[in-house]
Amino acid sequence: MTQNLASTVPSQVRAVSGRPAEASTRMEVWQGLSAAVVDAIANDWHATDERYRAGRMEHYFSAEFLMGRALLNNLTNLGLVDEAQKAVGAFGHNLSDVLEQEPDAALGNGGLGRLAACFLDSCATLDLPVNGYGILYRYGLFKQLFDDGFQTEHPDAWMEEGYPFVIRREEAQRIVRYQDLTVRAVPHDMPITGYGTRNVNTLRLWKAEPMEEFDYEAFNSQRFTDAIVERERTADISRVLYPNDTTYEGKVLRVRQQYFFCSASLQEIIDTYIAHHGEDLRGFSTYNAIQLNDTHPVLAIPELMRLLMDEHDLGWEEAWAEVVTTFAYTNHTVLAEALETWEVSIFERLFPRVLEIVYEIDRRFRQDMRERGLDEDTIAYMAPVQDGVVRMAWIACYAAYSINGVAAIHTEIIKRDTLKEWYALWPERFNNKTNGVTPRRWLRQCNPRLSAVLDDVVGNDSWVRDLSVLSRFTDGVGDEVLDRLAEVKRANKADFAAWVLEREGVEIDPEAVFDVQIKRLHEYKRQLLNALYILDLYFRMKEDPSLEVPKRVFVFGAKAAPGYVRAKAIIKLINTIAELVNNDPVVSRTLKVVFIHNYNVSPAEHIIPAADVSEQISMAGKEASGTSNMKFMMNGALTLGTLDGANVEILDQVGEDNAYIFGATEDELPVLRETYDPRQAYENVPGLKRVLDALIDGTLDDRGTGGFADIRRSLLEASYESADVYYVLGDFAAYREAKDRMAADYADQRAWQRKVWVNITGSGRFSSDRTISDYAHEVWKIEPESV
Ligand code: GLS
Repeated sequence: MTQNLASTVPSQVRAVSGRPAEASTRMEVWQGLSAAVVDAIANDWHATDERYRAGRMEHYFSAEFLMGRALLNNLTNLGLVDEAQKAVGAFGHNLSDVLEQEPDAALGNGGLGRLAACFLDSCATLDLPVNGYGILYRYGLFKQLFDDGFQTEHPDAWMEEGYPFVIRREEAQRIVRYQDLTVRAVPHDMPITGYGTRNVNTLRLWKAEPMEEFDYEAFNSQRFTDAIVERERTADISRVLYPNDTTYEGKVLRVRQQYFFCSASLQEIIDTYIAHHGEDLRGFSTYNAIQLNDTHPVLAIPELMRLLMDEHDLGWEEAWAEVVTTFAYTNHTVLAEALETWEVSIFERLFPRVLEIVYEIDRRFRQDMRERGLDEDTIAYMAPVQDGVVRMAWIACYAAYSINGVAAIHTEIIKRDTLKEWYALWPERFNNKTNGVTPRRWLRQCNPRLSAVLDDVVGNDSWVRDLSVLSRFTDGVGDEVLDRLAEVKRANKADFAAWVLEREGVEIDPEAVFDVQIKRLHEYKRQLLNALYILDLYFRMKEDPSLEVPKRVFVFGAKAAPGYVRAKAIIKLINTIAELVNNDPVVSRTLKVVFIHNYNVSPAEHIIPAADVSEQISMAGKEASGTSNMKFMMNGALTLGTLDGANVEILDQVGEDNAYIFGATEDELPVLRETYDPRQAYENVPGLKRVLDALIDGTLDDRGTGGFADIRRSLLEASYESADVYYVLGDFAAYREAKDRMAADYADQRAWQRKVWVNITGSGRFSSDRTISDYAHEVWKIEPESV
């Protein structure tokens, strides 16, 4: 990189604002600095793209990429943070204030979308020829506000003021045809920089645009609404990200979206193939692998069949031979609702030809299975189409050469339960790829203080590209390192306290234990268990004012799907408990509860470095992996968790003295369930009766919505659905014991910091670099290509 930000930034800022840099707003400075960064990487970006396209590539198809902010991440990767600070300082601006101008690109719901973003970072850092493909949603995940403690949802127009990290590629547009609509898919590319490399990878996001801007004739004849109908129908396709995580609605539009980005991406990949290797597409999978991030992009399977057969003259067998060597499928959840199925009628309406291909896949599948001697019931269960619905997960399992889960326990569960029929047929397709997170964003960038300690201990910054080097330093560090860890955490907590005061208006004491649960609101994740604990602790303190309780701050961050009524009631409950606790003149000296509104990537970057305790308390068997558990570990928070998802592997790394594990295990639960009676827990487990009664006796006010009574019924009444499906009351006593013990242990700071150190240095396995090199070697069969 020969450019110097000191010279490029002022001119870029002037070009954006049309006035001297000194007179420009912070937002304009953000725009100008970002443009200067794009300018700095442009040549390398182009060179990387050319290099990758000539060889074998992996294409990561995902409906979600939760990118968060880009500027600081790019500056960090490029080693330009200090230079940027000086460049904007020269005309009177402060870099951190400038960085705060950037909106979050919240093009994802939660872990699944953020995982895709971490993967892109690792691919670039490892020089791997991988591009991401998705949708340029105009509105990201909704903006969450609280109104009297109730969640309200608001549009998140993240690009409206301009966004220099997205480059429109007009010339590379493709046409996507539905039976009732034809649209242009215009690619918008985001550069993905890596750490310590010149390679710049690409995330390509497609935007739907009308074939014609508006119907000129209709406009002329003054039928103004008619003139824009088509435009709006088209815009709908890339208008919003579906705010549901693991359950779905808005079906036709959703299917339209999925087809849209799959078709456009495949057309491009085929064109690139032809440009380099000629018209004969029988070598397609020699040069291309496609990872399907969950079932959302599974339509790519029949669509690739269609393109190869109808537009490139392959026969069925030839096309199928390419398809089954191209696609790999990742399953991200065992919740049954998430195995997407679509009514045949939707396909009929949108793309009859694709439906025809799906039926042919179904016919051949059934024939294949009969020849293998499967019984008719099993065939009906596994068939791609049955009872008028298309089953996306089954199509994926049939066509993909690799099927993976996202943590060891999750992969075992899909082999044993969720996908067991497929495992019986093709065990060799199944493999585990435990998730990971990028240490660039989630350590180097969000926790500069801890990074400085690591640089000193290691002697250089090699850990940023190879986090596993830290494990060499687990033993043998002296007390001065542990003291520095304590200082770093205290400083991070003080920063966080100031941020919370400004953002949420709640005062918290950095000396307290910061106990954090941040993730989507879902019953299986059991935010309710945490809330009931806090309420119980409050009652214990009221009952016995002499009770010795360590100072605690309980932090929550969570969005609920707008239609998920009970999840929204749980948010209201936590906010109501916060009010009760924070306004109690005595208890609030010891306890505080903070619900961070509009939890997102950027808030996470403030929260995680300040956390002492990482709440990972899903009912065992339900959280496929979790990824915040890994981010917390890297930043020196100790896990309070069940043996679920990647918690199991965190425990393997650190040992049971360095984590707080509690609760029923996945293999115990079926047996426990047989005799489980939540009523009995309510009567007998200390504290439970009091907290559950507080939901209905007027202690906590849900403003007449009935939400709290519904929560209570969901836990207690066997006739009311089935009671306590997520075993909240069953695990309460164990949770209370572990959490009390953990808070008490915090007092011995030397012992605590020792555990923290074991966690930080043991986190190497949870770098997404490790995950990605496993995918690259074992699934994608690609090699690094450095520019
Ligand atoms: C999820 C799982 O719920 C998480 O446990 C997992 O960490 C994540 C990434 O693999 O995928 N599945 C899902 O539908 N949303 C998720 O966050």
